[in-house]
Amino acid sequence: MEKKYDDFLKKAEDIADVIKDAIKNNNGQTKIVSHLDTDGITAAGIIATTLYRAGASFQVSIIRQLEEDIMATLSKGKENVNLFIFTDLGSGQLDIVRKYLDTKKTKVVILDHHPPIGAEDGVFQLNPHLFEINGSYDVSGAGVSYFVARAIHEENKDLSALAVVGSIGDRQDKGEQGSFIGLNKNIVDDAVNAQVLEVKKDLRLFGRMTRPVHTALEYTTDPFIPSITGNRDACFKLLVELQIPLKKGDEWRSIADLTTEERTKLVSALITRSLQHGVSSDEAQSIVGNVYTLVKEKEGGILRDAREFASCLNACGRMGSAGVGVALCMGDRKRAYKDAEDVLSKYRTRLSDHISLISDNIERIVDFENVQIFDGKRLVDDRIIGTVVGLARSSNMLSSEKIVLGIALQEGEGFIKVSGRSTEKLVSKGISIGKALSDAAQGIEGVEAGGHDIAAGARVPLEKEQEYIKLVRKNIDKQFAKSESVKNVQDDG
Ligand SMILES: [Mn+2]
Repeated sequence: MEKKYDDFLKKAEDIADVIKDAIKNNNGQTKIVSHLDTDGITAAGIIATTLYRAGASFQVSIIRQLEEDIMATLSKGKENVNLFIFTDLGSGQLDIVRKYLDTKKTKVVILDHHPPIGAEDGVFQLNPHLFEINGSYDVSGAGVSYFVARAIHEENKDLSALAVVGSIGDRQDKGEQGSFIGLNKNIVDDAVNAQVLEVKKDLRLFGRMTRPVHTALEYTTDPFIPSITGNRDACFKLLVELQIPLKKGDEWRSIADLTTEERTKLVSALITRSLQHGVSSDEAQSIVGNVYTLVKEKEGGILRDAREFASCLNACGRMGSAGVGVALCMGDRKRAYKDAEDVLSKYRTRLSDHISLISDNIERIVDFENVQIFDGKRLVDDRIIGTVVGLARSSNMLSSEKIVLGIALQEGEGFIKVSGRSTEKLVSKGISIGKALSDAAQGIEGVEAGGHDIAAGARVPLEKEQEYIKLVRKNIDKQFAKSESVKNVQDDG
């Protein structure tokens, strides 16, 4: 293993010791603070399970962003907390953390994969960026947390499956054919060895185990299948043409129910279709690739396929039921499981309502050269604006050649949420929506922004909206211009 990975794992052990000491001293509670998305919820679940197994008392808070007012609330009652563990966030907010917590009185651990900003004085931080390890593809917040959990006790190796779910939630399965690279690969190996995960090649369609084949086709956005994704009629038609029966008796068949022959027919039809629509052959082929099965989970259930598990947790977060998600990650398969099924069905209804909202309000889409903006204020909830614009793009309502920004009012008013979505293709050209949003935030007071190349978000005071968006557009235009000039140089060379 490369030296940078060894160094990273060594630091994971050091931090595990800090946590073990804090548990042993037993002079207070541990507070886990994590991010509201799938990766954050699994990270919290991994650390919570680890502490539970170690007999420690703890509390979990799941938050949208580590803003100053939230940090102020979290730090209330800190006298009774001897250890704070931040997962999947914190590295970008080191100054805020240190402002509210006295690291001489309370131990502070940060397990994150977002780029660190500020000094970490007194804070115990594990972050791939500090080891020149890529935080977008090599390891997720859940992965970072997993390595610490594993260093605390061997028994936690079974939590590797959750870390895989977290990484999928953050779209890190970007190696060849949906495989993982770097530290993520190490986690998958652990999970396979611990017999909690099975990896095989199959159709990478959404809802492989639980949805009727035609809905799986319709809902698959990664990879995007032109004329199929988001188009229910076309999905039916394709299956009829291929003579693949939709039902067995009264039951809809899922992808998992297809015979080998049916699968082969479907794969080649989908690849042909993509190629005809100008999709590159690599991308077209990516319809087949690694699928990850959590073998201990109920067959046909919502948690057996890692990608479905991930989207279930995502729904929990977006629907204000993060606690249900954490309980799922901690192994509750009774009440939390039932609650999660309810959350999922409500979430689907809500999304499809919102998608129709966009098509009913086309005038709210503003087009620029490299950016398309959907103004969803008082129309779309800020917690799902990113997903909604992402899906709207998959349904061809928004452009896939441009950066898409969705805007929503944030709860409590006074702020807007800006959600930026890019595409694989734009990222490969060197366009980073995360950078565009954070750079613009530097210039304007009261704006907080963060995220990745492919998806990112910002929280902006209402009165700064115009100024901020203008700056973001300028940044994106600059990035496009730069990528064009690089391309020209390469063409010339
Ligand atoms: Mn993350």
